[in-house]
Amino acid sequence: MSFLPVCPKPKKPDFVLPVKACDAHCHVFGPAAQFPYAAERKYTPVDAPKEQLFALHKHLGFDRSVLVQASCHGTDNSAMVDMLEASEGRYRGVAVVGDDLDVAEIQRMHDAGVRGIRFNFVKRLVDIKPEDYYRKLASLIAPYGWHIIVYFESQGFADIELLLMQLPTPIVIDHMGRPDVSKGLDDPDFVRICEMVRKRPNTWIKVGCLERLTQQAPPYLDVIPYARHLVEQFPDQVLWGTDWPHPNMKSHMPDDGALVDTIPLIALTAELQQKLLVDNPARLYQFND
Ligand code: 0GY
Repeated sequence: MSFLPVCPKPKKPDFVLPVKACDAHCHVFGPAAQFPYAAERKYTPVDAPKEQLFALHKHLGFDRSVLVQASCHGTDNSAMVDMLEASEGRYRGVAVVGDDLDVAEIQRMHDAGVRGIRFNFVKRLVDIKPEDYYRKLASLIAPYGWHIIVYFESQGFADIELLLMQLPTPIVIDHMGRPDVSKGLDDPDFVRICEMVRKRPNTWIKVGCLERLTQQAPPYLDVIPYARHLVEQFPDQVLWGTDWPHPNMKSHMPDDGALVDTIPLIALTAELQQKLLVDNPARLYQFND
């Protein structure tokens, strides 16, 4: 499958990010010659190496970031860890691991800046494992204060809700739980996801990725109400990220500067923006300075 290239010259955002703002969801891909893609991958991305991502963050005004291991690199977290080590403590990582994970590997990744693992339940991206697989991994990482990112589509939420309720770690829901934005804020699947964020202790939700959920053109006015609703209902549990380099985007490739400009439409006050971009990620990802 061919990929759209990333936006070559993103605009300088009009919205000025607060000091220590964190891009809490993006990926580093390859370069393949140094960090080959996984044999079991479902897609092959265009290389998106660390130098390009560091330059983008500088241009946009992000001081901190969280690299989420994507499915195309499987359980080989080397490209992600390599970028963490080059970030001088400004970046954190979320790994994808197999059930052969051992204590030495957890400690090695922790020292590099990894603070969580990702469970991907999106069938077009990965082969889903039996529930015990996820429970075992959760109990392995729980003692380290790590969290678990869960990626699913809202229609599949009911199938994994009980598992998520029972995991012994903080959880972070990717991309607002991927609501179907044609259905409105009272769509039962979205309401059920919101209920879990409300009831389950230590549950967080990412409110970015409008470009992937929209059925419209920028600035994605059909998705803004979902993100704004979550920010207003759960101001201390929300996170925001670019999702650069936007793997599997087929409709269009967003301008990351324009994505940053959607933030004040989602978080309407300086106080909400500070929580979303600085205070919440500092707490979850353990940025100490
Ligand atoms: C994202 C979303 C996607 C890809 C992955 O792990 C991945 O490959 O998460 C997607 O295709 O929806 O977070 O970048």
